[in-house]
Amino acid sequence: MTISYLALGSNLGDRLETLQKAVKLLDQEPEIQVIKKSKLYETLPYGDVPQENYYNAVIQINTTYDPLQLLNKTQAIEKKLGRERLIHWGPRTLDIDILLMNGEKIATDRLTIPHKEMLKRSFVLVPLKDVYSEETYQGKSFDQLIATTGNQAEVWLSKESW
Ligand code: A4P
Ligand code: MG
Repeated sequence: MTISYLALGSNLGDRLETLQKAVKLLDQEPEIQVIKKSKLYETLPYGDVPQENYYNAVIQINTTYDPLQLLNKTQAIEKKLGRERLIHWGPRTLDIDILLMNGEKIATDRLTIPHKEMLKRSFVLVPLKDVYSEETYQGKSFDQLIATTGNQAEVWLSKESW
C-alpha cells in the first residue's frame, strides 16, 4: 500500500458535484481507498489564462497501483466526468494531479512526482495541510510553505465538509 495525495480542481459546471463524483469514483476503484478529504476551498484562477474561480481540494489515498497505473485511473476519471459535461460546459471540468506517492521521485514525459508546481501554489498547499500525515514537509511547516507562494490570499474556505 502506498499513501498518496491527489489534488482535485474544477472551475466549470457544477464544481462541487464534480469533485464529489471524482472522490466517489476514486474510492470505488478496487485498488484505491480514500482515507482523508481536505476542506473545500474556492480559489482565484492561477496563471495567465482568464477563467472562473476554482474549487480545489486534496485527498489522501491508499493505493496498490504503481504511479503509471494510478495516472491511467485518474485520467480515465477526468475523461469520464469531463465528457458528461462537454456539451454544456466544455472540457475543463476536472483536473486530478498526483502530488506525492510516498517518497517516490519520478521525472518522465508523462509523470513528474512530486508534482513540479505544488510548492508554488497555495490552492494545493492549503488543502494538503488539512490531510498530510505530518506537520512538516521537507523540514518546513505548511504555514511557512504557504507564505512563500505569495498567492495565499487567493484561497479561501468554502465548505468544512462536502
Ligand atoms: N503529468 C505530469 N506529472 C503529473 C502528475 N504528477 N499528475 C502530465 C498528473 N498529471 C501529470 O495534464 C497534462 C499532463 O501532465 C498529463 O497528460 C500528464 O501526463 P492535464 O491535466 O491533462 O493538462 P493541463 O491541465 O493543461 O495541465 P496541468 O499541469 O494539470 O495544468 P495545471 O498547471 O495544473 O493548470 N488555478 C486554481 N486556482 N486552481 C486550479 O486547480 N488549475 C490549473 C490547471 C490552472 N489554474 C488553476 C488550477
Ligand atoms: Mg492535470
